[in-house]
Amino acid sequence: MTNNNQNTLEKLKEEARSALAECESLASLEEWRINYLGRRGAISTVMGSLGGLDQDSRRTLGKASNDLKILLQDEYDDKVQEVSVSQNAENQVTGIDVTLPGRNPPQGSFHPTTLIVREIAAAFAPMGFRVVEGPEVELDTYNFQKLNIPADHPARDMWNSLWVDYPNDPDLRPFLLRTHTSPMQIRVMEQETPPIRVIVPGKAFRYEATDATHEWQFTQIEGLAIDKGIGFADLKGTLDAFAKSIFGETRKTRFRCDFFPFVEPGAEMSIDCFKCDGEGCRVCSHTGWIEILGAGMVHPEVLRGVGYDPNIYSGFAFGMGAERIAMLRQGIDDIRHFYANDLRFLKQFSQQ
Ligand code: FA5
Repeated sequence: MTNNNQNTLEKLKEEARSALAECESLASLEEWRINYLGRRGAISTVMGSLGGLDQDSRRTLGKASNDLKILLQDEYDDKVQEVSVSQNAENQVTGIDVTLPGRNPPQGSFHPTTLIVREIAAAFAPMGFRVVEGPEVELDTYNFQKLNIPADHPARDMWNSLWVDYPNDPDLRPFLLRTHTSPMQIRVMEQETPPIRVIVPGKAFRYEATDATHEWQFTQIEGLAIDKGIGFADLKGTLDAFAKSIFGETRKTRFRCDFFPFVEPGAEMSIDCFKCDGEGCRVCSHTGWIEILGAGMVHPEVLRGVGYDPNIYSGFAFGMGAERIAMLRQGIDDIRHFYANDLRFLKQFSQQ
């Protein structure tokens, strides 16, 4: 073996080892392997050049090249092991386990109130009712006065109000969080001319203690139909069709007198209990009937107030609590679940 050849191998060994020391990732190690140990790498090149040497030199240099290849292969294997271990440790610190299957990003779904509001709106749509929305902060005029509930009228006691206060002027208190969606009856009639058929879903607010069936913020769905020649039979037919669509084709409805200052006559509608078919059970408090909504023929005073002639136009209005309908439909026993932000509850109704 010539000195020259020996020097070449020594240089190659040094160069390969210092390059290996600099490798810090599996990718750079693979690159190193190709450069030095690969089929066209540096060691193979030296071995390929042995052909021109005499037999002795060929044998000596061949053995030296082979020894170097084995040495570098060993050092390479050790380094791969070392880099893998440190990369795994790094991944564990950052919480990444590349062997686990990917996690699905959490997907939102509709709130049970949204679902029931959509379902109710869809039940009225084939009867020509479109959806409109209105302000949640309302004027006293719309929430009460134009609905035939003047200031100091005892009927105001039916709706415990949350007033928006003006600390600098305690007399100026025209705003409140609307106690029902009925003010939208007035706003729609003021803006439109009959025929009118609207559904108004939205939030309502009442200053009252919460319990299993009462929230201080809940959702109402108002309905209003105004035209020439609308009578109580239209009210009954429309609401009966709605009840059958939401609670089942075999449902019976019952109308009984009720008082709301903005309708005359006024009524409450009940359905026969879908749980016991009217036999009497816990759901219907053993009466066989479940009260669903308040309704009535729009009061002539209210029609006059918005400039409609009650001798020409008539109509009906109704209002229901969306959460209470959802509770009946889904067997939910406490309205407070709706807004407690508990995903265990909300996920039960998820529907994309
Ligand atoms: C009204 O609010 C009338 N505006 C309904 C109406 C409209 C009558 C048009 C006639 C014509 P009432 O206060 O009964 O009525 O409320 C209607 C529905 O809202 C109730 O049947 C109930 O389902 C729901 N509701 C009332 N208060 C609460 C509450 N605190 N928490 C949850 N739901 C409630």
